[in-house]
Amino acid sequence: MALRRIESGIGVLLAVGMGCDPSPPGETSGNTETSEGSTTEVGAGTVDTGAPSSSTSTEGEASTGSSGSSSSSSADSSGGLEPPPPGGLEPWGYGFELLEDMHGDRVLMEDFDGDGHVDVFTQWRVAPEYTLRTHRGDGTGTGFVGGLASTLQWEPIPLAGDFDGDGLPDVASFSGGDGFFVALNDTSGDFVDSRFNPHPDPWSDANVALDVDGDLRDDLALPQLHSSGIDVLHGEGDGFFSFEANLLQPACYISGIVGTDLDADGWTDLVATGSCNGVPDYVPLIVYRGGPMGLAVEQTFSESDAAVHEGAMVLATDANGDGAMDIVTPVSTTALAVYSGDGSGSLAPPQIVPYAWTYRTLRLFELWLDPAGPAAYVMASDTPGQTAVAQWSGGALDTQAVELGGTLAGTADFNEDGRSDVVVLVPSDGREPDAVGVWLSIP
Ligand SMILES: [Ca+2]
Ligand SMILES: [Ca+2]
Ligand SMILES: [Ca+2]
Ligand SMILES: [Ca+2]
Repeated sequence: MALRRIESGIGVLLAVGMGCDPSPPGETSGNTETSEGSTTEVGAGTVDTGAPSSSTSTEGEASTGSSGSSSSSSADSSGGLEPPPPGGLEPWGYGFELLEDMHGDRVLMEDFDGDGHVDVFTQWRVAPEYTLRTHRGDGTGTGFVGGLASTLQWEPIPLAGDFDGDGLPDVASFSGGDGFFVALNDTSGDFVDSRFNPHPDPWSDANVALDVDGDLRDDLALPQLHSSGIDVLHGEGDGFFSFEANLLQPACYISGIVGTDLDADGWTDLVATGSCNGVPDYVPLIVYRGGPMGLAVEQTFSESDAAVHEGAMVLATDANGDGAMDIVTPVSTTALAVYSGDGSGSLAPPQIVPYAWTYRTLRLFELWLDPAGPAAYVMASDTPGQTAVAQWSGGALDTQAVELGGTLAGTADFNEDGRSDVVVLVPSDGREPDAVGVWLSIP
């Protein structure tokens, strides 16, 4: 039986024989960094948050940063890397900074030490283990102080969540294998040991951290193989997890998933794209509503509403500015499907919004170019260099290709001006981990 998998920011996919055409439309390929990209739960975990700071242009006068390692500087001062190409996000009022002493294969942007400023968690492989390090931000966008670099048993795809309920993000890591690791934040933002949980996580990037049972500690939802639903694991609070439930999956398998509170009742809901590789009569979008009794299927959409774009991220965002959370996900290769929510917990049939950019969009992040909104999006395929900015314009999306000088890793507001900053991984020579660069909004 054929097994095929696509990783993308958030969604991963797979198809296994059983009546489904094993090949998804589009190519495969493995993607990159940031895990789950979407908003999610309560505690931590998301890729996008916002925040960081000042600096501006491409060359920097270095930082204010404090002690330790830190700060930005120009590209050519850090070791043989090419400077980013001109252009990029400059037309939108951004400058580029390469963050010195910050390297990794994947990154997560969260406030790991609880000081109110967004930090950057990096990991890179030092076989057979990984080195994890948190770089603490100071709110300027250029000043980061590197914390303890711990070498731990780990897996390639990280996901943030508050697994012990102390209000600080912890991290789990997945590989698509038979188990995953969890490292608890030591409360200063560092990670000093990891715990192994033996449970299959076949889709890695499609996993979500959310508090299913209301004990204020994040649990995990792990989509399983064909016809096997989504396993919900209860977080014990100590980095270990136990099986809690299996959610019905009215499709062959899950393509992408996001946790968000659609009806603002305090219980995180799950929205998943389900696929059967284009086989008709399967359900492309499923809403699982959270509540005191756990998660249960609330709503499903039919194949005729919109085709699942396998491996694409599912984004929870207020796309139409009415204050209620909507769901946005790429469909086909040239459109986004917008499922509008009205705050009641269910979604309207999708509005298909075509755009001119023709690459296979898999990764999609909110991009607050203007804090007054509406949010734009920065999106990318799996192929380096295929990145675009999409802005709403009278109910349509205006897309513009941008060269960011690296692989899109996510967004966060490092300099705390209300405008998203955009993180990229800048390829090194292949022997070293990638460098981390940021397109910073110029206040
Ligand atoms: Ca912080
Ligand atoms: Ca925690
Ligand atoms: Ca919980
Ligand atoms: Ca900013």
